[in-house]
Amino acid sequence: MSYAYDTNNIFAKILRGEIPCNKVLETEHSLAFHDVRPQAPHHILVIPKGPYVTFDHFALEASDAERADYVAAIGQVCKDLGVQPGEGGNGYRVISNAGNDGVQEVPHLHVHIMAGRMLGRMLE
Ligand code: DGP
Repeated sequence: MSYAYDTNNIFAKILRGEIPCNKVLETEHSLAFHDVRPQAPHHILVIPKGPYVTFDHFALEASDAERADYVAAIGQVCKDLGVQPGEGGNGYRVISNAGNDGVQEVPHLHVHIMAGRMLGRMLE
């Protein structure tokens, strides 16, 4: 299986500095910024800097250093938001949409971190 990465996607343009973003964290291999259409009081997108389309693409083909950096960046954003439930925060949701059925709009891996309101039950 090969993954076709579209270098013209909007997050690639953000990474190249061609369009702006409201950055909250940057690490060696990852970037986090505010979603332009927030669905919650806190709505942050975290992306790897490498050309990965989906979570599975990243999980299977990224280097150990990229994977470690990305997971740590997601955790750091949650910590910076103060939403960790074990640390006095009220919790959060992390989701990643992939492909047609996942209704993925931007074909560069991103996780959404949403917090700051009751997000509701997704699975019954
Ligand atoms: P999805 O691919 O369906 O998981 O969602 C993509 C998200 O990206 C959506 O919540 C809106 C956000 N988004 C789209 N274009 C931009 C942009 O140019 N800048 C920022 N910060 N977010 C964007």
